[in-house]
Amino acid sequence: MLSKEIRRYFPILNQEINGHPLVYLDSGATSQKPVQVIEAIKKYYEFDNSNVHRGVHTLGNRATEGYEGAREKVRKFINAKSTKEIIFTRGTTTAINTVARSYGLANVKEGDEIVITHMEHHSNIIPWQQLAKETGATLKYIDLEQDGTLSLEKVRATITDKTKIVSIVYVSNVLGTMNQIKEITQIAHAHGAIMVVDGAQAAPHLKLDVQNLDCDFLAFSGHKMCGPTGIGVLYGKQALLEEMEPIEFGGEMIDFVGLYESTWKELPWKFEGGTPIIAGAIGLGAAIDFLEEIGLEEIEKHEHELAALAMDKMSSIEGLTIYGPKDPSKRAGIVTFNLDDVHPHDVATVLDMNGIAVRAGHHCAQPLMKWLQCNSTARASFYIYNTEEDIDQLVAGLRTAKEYFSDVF
Ligand code: 7TS
Repeated sequence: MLSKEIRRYFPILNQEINGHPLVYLDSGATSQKPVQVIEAIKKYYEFDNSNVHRGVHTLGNRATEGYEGAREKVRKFINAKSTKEIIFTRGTTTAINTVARSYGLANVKEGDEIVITHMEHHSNIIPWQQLAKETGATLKYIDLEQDGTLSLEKVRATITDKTKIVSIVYVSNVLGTMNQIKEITQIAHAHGAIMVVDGAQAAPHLKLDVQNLDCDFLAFSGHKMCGPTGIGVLYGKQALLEEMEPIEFGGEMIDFVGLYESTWKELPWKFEGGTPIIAGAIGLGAAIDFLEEIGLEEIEKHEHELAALAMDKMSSIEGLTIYGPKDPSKRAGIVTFNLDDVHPHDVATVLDMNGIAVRAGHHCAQPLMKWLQCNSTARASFYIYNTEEDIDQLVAGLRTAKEYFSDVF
């Protein structure tokens, strides 16, 4: 299995938690970082640290090369046409907000529609709620199927000629559902709407190709794909980005500054006001090198295998409900569940006592919790370093939790 060779690059995994070897099943929240990424950031600060785009001196040139080199790596990673289409942001949240504040405020007006789904992360709900409130547009939700998937019929029934923006998650952080982004993009375009993709849970796990998807914007975060926190990406089609106004103004993003008027730099820098996230971008570049060396197809296959195995083994536990598609080929390596009436925080606490890290709560998806008719769930999310043994540990931990609470109640 892929993970056996890979684990040695992740020093953090080599420790005990509460007397048990760490089993890290919370990569959906943030992934662990391989030594290659840690070393790239360390090397930058030890040898190359300087500000970018100012450079006459050598360190400044090295920092600029590192930062702009990372942009080219991102471009290639998602198959964008040009580095002008790659904007570094703080993460997915900032990237989606940039689209809502810049494209949205300029192009959406009263009576227009913005279409999202019930399976969105708060970061892909609230920017659109705010935009709808400010413009008088209507926010519409595409209903989910019983198994937590989206049907193209319902997508077609919801998007109309009034729709200006469709914004949908590629892979749900709760259900693990993988959505048919290419088909949904075609439907959006047929009605003259733009397509925004929340790729936070997709970029770490599957091969992205923005030209093939034909989406207009794609947002993702470095920290879920072996990179550091504080760096993310907004991809946008060049023609759209050219028309859009920056949302942050100040240093770095300007061309000429007068007393009362200023002009902006060309793409992508007009959207990167202030000293950029240099070490973060370099770390993300190293993460991309690392993932590409393994191969995104391999990674996706590994996660499907783990998800299938986990669902199979977990379903042998009586009283355990798994949410989302039953068919493992329709989901990424995310398994969200509840155990009888035990509160998910209690389940997660017992698992932690056994060295197993899972997330419990609403997973920043309160509307989806409402749709699932529960307040919260527990979630195991897998990545390249997880093994079959990790799943066995999880299942054993869940049995312990079940016994523990059946004694208590
Ligand atoms: N969209 C999705 C689908 C996500 O899973 C997340 C983070 C975000 C957006 C926001 O990303 P950020 O990097 O800007 O914070 N999801 C999770 C999670 O599932 N548990 O913790 C964070």
